Amino acid sequence: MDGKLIVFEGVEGCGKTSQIQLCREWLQSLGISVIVTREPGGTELGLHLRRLLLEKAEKQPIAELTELLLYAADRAQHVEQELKPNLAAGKYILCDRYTDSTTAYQGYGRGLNISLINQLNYIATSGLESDLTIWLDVDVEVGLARKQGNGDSLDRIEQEAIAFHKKVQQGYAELAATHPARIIRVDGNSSKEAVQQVIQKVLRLHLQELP
Ligand code: Z5A
Repeated sequence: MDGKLIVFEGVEGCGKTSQIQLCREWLQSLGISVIVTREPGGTELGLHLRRLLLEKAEKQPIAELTELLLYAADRAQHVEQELKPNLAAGKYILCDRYTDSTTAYQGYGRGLNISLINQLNYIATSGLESDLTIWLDVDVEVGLARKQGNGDSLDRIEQEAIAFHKKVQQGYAELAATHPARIIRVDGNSSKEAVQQVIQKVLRLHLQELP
């Protein structure tokens, strides 16, 4: 069986981590070899970059272009070190965020130039696209409330104004409309179990070699 890159995307608290864990268990129960990874922070170098990107910088905020380049650097390392070798070994990779996060957050959220972001995404991935991207669509307020209800402190990006997160959400909607074969919208507002059932149906439909 060929390796597959399956990416999970969405706004804060949309349920990516929960759904990835459930998917991992399901795919393993089918006898499939699964790797779970994430961006930023899917490599040792990436863990350092993740800390720099998400820590609250009180005195010297990260410039927007610097932020964009750090996400690209994290991705370049991740693609070379984790994604390509595991795909070549026939693994199913469940990846928490990938190129669409940069378009949604740095492009739509921050307002950086989308064609520059497309070029950087291409350079960082050498053109490696996901086989399928699941966009977990939840209302911004629902996602943020889930995270706050969790008792977790909000990181640098989560603390952005609601308006920022709404622009990110709009970015995902436009990306899904532009790439309907690659990005599948799944309503993430229902229970974890109900969302997982829909994801399994989507994966069966789009990855037809699943046993
Ligand atoms: N970022 C960027 O700007 N540009 C880029 O290129 C990339 C990333 C790659 C780190 O992402 C940040 O980096 C992110 C975007 C930016 N912004 N921030 N912050 P992250 O993925 O590591 O962090 P996150 O987006 O905040 O995700 P998260 O905290 O891991 O949340 P999640 O994975 O979507 O959800 P969860 O952990 O599965 O669930 C959150 C809570 O909701 C938890 O208590 C669950 O039990 C609960 N939950 C989950 N599903 C449900 C349902 N269905 N019902 C009720 N409750 C639920």
